[in-house]
Amino acid sequence: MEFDVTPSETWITVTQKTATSVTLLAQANTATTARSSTVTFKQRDGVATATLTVNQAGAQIVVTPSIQILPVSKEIGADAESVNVTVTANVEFDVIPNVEWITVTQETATNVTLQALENTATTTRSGTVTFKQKGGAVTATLTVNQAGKVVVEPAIIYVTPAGNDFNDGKSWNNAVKTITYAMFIAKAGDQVWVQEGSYSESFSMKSGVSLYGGFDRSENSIDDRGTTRSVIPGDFFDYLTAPTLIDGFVLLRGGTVSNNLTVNNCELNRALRVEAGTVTYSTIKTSGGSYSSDNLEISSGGQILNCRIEASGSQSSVPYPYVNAITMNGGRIEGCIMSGVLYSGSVDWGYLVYYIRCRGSNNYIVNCTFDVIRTGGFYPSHGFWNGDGSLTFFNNIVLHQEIGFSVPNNVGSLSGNNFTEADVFSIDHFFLNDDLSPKSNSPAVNAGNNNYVTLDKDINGNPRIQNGTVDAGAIESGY
Ligand SMILES: [Ca+2]
Repeated sequence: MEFDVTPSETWITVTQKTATSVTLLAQANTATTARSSTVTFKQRDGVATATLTVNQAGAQIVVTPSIQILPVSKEIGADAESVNVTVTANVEFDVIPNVEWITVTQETATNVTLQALENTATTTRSGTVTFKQKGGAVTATLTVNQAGKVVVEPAIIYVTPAGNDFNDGKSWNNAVKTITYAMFIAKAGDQVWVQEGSYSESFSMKSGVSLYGGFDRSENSIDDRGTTRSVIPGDFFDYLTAPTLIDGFVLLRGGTVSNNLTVNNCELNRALRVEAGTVTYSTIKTSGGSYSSDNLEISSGGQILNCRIEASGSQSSVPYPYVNAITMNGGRIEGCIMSGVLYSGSVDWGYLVYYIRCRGSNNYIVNCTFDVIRTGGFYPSHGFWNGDGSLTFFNNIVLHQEIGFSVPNNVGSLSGNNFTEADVFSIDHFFLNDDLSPKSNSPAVNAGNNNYVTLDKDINGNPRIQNGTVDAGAIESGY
């Protein structure tokens, strides 16, 4: 019988047909989805049928590997900075910086965060970060250009008694006249050099400025100065947000050494309050009167390090409860030679003269040599009173023939008087040289506890720990 061949879809056509053979042509499927067609073989003028089903696959999906990033280059400043990169990729990838100063801190399929460290050099630098296909060759590259540090050369501003505040202060011959004006024109990082002489002013320090005194104008550096210091009769004030220095002055009025201020290589007279600031390699001279004069006060983390402290207190004819040569309320005295005279007067109240009174906690006295003279008095003067405070007292020498410390010079009694930790070397002058350095046979030699030492140098500028163990007292021997 004869039959007709009828595809259901136009993409199949009949190209050849005989009584026993039919050839069909399926066109290429350009879509990515599969498709299906039926071809009906039907009896002409009859009802017999046969059906062929043709299922054709979809076109192959061809993926081109791709990694795209944004941004592709980044300019950053010298400070540490993070760089966020948006990634569009159809493959997995690795993130590979080619410099150590760039690290990957966060990574997802679509977002990468990089961290650049601070550039401490003055030159610019450049790094690349490669986003590389895992197991493939496709890459994208980010370039990071980082600026160098901008260096502002510190200026020196010169001050002489014969100067003029209309000058620019850039040389001795164009020096200004007052420290006050020098501080006004100085910026953080600058130095102010002050010639020997006296400056009748009170002034405020400026944050980040170093004030040096004692020049004779021949120096090329601050280390060329001799021992002469410039004299400031007035007060100094400091409300400082950056490390600031006063060096090479006699400060006749004293003042407050507060946060961020270091006073080095100075002579400090009259009342001095060391509050959060630091005094080093200086001489501190205070003397108490008959009344409640806390002449030297160290509090709030203030530190007096490697200094000579000549603190005296006297109670003469007027009865009054307290005379404290030194008051501590949360401070540290380390590496100092402590001298002075305690005079207890001639009335019963005299027993209330103290060399050091401690209040509060966190008081430390470490590696000091006490050479305090006690004299006069109906009752003896006293070394310490810490009945309302606590004191860590370690590696100290107390020269026992000259001071009648009310606390017996032994560990047990010290502990009983709120000494949180204590060790004391109560020794005779015989074991020390005239400069108070230990003799070779001194019990102070190599007898301290290194755990309490915070300084590299002793009061003479020598290594603080020699021969393995710190000596007791302010001066480290070579023994
Ligand atoms: Ca030693």
